[in-house]
Amino acid sequence: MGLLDNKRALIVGVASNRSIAWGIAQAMHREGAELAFTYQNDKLRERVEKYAAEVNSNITIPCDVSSDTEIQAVFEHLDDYWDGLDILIHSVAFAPKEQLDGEYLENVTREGFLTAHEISSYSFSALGDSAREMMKGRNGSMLTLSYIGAVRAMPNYNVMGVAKASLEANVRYMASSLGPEGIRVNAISAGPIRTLAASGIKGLRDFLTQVENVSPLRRNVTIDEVGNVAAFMCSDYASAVTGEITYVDCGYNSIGMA
Ligand code: NAD
Ligand code: 0WE
Repeated sequence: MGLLDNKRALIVGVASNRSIAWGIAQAMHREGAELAFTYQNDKLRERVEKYAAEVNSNITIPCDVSSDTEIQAVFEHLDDYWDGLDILIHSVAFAPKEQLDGEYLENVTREGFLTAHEISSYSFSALGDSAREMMKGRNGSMLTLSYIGAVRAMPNYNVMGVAKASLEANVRYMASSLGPEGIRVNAISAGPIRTLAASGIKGLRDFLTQVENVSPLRRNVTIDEVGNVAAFMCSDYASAVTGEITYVDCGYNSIGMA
């Protein structure tokens, strides 16, 4: 008996075995869900096919979230395999690299701002709207990944923090739109983790060390721990939870001074 028996989940955002989306996929597979994956581009195709196979999935669909037609095509494709969808995982963010360094106002540009918001926030609304039809009448659940930079100014996170604030507001508005259809929408705000998206970041080590030094649990989180909370949030045990941002950060967000 798994938490997610008989549920079908679409997972957007696997790029490596360190991806948060991969931790979520493994937890959901363990809890009995059937999985499908998207991949951003051809470079990632074979890798994602391999990861999918590891969790008994042979559904892998291309999707660059900057394309409306690709987003639409995902659900047309999925419809060929499945008669419905229970879970949507959105684990995608991007800002041009030069935006994630230095002082915010000095570095932010119109284009960097727009890209960050388009890929990291709007894409959740777009995917959510497209997923809506297949989730009809099934008590569906949508989940995205945020970071504390949404609500506190963090060095170098810059315009990504502004985009995550938009994403968190998106969670509340999407929850309000989809609630009458029985669909829940939530976010996990995860502590820093060394993933592909975090690997190029100058000073990531300082973020990790800070959490290790001052968080109540005095350590960092793992993708498996994020995966476990994701499995719960998308399970029927969380049936009254929607519009919520849940921190999975070893308590870091709760302290004032260590
Ligand atoms: P990751 O690099 O493994 O995942 C990021 C994913 O975004 C990749 O799969 C990439 O293909 C995808 N992506 C980027 N642009 C895309 C586009 N145009 N179309 C489709 N896909 C696109 O890194 P991750 O750390 O697992 O990031 C996943 C999510 O978790 C992000 O939203 C990130 O902001 C969030 N998050 C990360 C951390 C951290 O410290 N790693 C902490 C909190 C939240
Ligand atoms: O959300 C993120 C990172 C998202 C991200 C990462 C990249 C790297 C490659 C978005 N866009 C890009 N663009 C690229 O070109 N995190 C929560 C991880 C992260 O990123 C930081 C952090 C932390 C933590 C950036 C600066 C400071 C801390």
